[in-house]
Amino acid sequence: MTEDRKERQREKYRAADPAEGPLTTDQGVAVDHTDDSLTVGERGPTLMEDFHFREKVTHFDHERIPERVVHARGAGAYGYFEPYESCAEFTRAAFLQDPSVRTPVFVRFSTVQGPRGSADTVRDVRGFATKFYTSEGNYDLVGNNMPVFFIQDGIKFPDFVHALKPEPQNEIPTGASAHDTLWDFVSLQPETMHMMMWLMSDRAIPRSFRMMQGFGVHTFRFVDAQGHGTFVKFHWKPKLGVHSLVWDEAQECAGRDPDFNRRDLWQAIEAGQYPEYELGVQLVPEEDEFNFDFDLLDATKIIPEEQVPVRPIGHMVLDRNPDNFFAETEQVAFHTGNVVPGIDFTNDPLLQARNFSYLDTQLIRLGGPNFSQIPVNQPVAPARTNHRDGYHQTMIHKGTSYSPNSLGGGCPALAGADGYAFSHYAERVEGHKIRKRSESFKDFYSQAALFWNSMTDWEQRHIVEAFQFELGKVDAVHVRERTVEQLAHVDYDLASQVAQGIGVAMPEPGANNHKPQASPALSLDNLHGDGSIRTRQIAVLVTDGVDTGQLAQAQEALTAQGAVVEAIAPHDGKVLGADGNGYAVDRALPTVASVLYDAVLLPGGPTGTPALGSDSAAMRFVRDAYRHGKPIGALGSGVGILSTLEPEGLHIASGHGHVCTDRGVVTDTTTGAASEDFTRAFTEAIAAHRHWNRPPVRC
Ligand code: HDD
Repeated sequence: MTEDRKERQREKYRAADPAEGPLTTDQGVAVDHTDDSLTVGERGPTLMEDFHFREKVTHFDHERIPERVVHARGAGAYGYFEPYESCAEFTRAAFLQDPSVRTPVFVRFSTVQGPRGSADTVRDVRGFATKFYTSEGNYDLVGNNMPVFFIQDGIKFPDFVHALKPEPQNEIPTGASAHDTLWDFVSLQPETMHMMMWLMSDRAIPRSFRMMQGFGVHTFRFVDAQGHGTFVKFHWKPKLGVHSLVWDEAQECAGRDPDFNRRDLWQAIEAGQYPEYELGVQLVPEEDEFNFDFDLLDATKIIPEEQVPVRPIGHMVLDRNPDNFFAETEQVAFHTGNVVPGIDFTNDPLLQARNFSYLDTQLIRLGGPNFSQIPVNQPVAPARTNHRDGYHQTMIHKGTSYSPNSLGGGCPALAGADGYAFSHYAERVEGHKIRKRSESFKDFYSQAALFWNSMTDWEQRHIVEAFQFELGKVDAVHVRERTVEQLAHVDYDLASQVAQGIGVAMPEPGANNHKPQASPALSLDNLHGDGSIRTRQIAVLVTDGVDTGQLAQAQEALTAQGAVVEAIAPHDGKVLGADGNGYAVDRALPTVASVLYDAVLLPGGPTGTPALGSDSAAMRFVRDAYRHGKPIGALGSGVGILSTLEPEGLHIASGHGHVCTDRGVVTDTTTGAASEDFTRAFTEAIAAHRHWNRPPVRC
């Protein structure tokens, strides 16, 4: 079935076409004047009877709703999900049975700490929430781009969020975790250590929502048609690979383009470059529940992929932008409690708390109990309830609203035993009512160490620098010290490097009994996806005198591989090519920066292009790209421009008349058309995303 039932449903809710009639009031009365209030004479007071004025201003006054208490800033898209094959072996969920059935989805990506208007590229967790509009009702997989969480029990969520959010006295900092209260909490709450390792890694500054993983985090439960359960962890893997920004670049992006990730998602979908993710599952038979050296119910732990492989079960494509941000992306209401037959909960205390919190939060945020009638939230499966009335009731229900009834013919009837209804997994539980964390949750450091051991040198370097940055912003020295003590339990070398950077003494080496294990699946170096350069943004720096033939040919070769190429010149309009023809410029240098691109190309030209070498903005562009490890290509006289940065430390492999590559810098001094060898080498450099082992440049 390929018809998109959600799309058909949305169609019914689209507002009247403004092109088909005049401006009206909310009551449909035509309006012929909306610029002046109704007054007594030209200079007199406004009249109460000006219903158009009152309605217009009143509606405006009420336009805002409370933003989400966390994950306030986000961007969303519609799409579809298709399973690869039937998953009947372990779940009866209808949307996971038939590869020919497409289930519509809406996905919202988000940051956590900052308000609605904060920047995209801050160091933070990213939300990755998916609403599947299945034939059996809505299923929400409300995950993050990191597979673990800060705390183990949801009763601590308000404490954690109060510590993470801006400080209460001055509401500083916005969209950042580098402040005293967060680290105070972290240093006193060692269960956060594993997640803090992820947060200090480059996973916290994704290049794109299209290039990050998603995780359901908790251990959930699949239930098959016979009622048999299997533990399951969900993974989204982006087809484009997992790629991140560099911290310095992320900070500059926050100023240059605070909408960097949101714009990237929007533009890719508009350009038909649809983001795609594979859904994978780690399955654990119930009888293996206690075969791990951690507790499956503890959301601060992963199941290493080397221990339980991720099995791909389907893919998701995001192919439509919303029509209206507020109506759809802002009003979408996710809830971990939205499950369908075949998917159930476990006793993970974090998940149990979430199952309360999400419904509760929508009541205040969306103003009443009828938010599931908002188009983006409506299931495509028909909803027949006995719920009535309440704010913003938009349905006209007929008949009785209680059960059992005879006056309404007994309708709606209860679902029969045909297997369609949700029936809770009949897990046997017994015990005393207690407030006590399970002993099996109390190893806080082994997996933090596993993460650290799994990182490459450059990833470890970035983690150390992130800790130094964050703790360097903490005023309370005892909080810095206590955090270093915590880090010493993870890895002594990590702790010493951080201590040295933030000027605190190292604690005595403590007993550290972690097995020296690593999980290669955790390193970004092993997550390059399909290795293509699709959708990478490549800046080609040009000026008058450029070899337009060479430029057009390089542009064509890169575009053919799905890259997005933009010609950037000191001014907008056109540059005059060496052949006397004009070449259209996409952006003027003053409006862009290297941080907004993935790679830079400097084409050559017999006369004018070297003029770029004396353009400080152009040279800053190239220098920044180099500093941030980005691929740089240069052809003909473009190589000469690059070489002006050699005294600052930029490295170019020497060689004339052939292609040379040095840590992502690809050069060819040959004039004329770019060779296939050049295109291949430059493409490989772009596919590798970043080149970390460059020496620092002096600037
Ligand atoms: Fe949460 C929003 C993800 C723990 C309470 N959470 C929210 C969103 C995501 C997550 C992606 C944004 C959804 C959207 O785009 O609208 N949250 C997580 C993950 C968690 C987690 C992966 C741990 C595994 N959350 C968590 C706990 C609680 C909450 C423990 C409370 C006890 N989360 C909320 C909330 C939010 C929310 C207050 C704010 C807005 C909303 O729900 O709709 O209820």
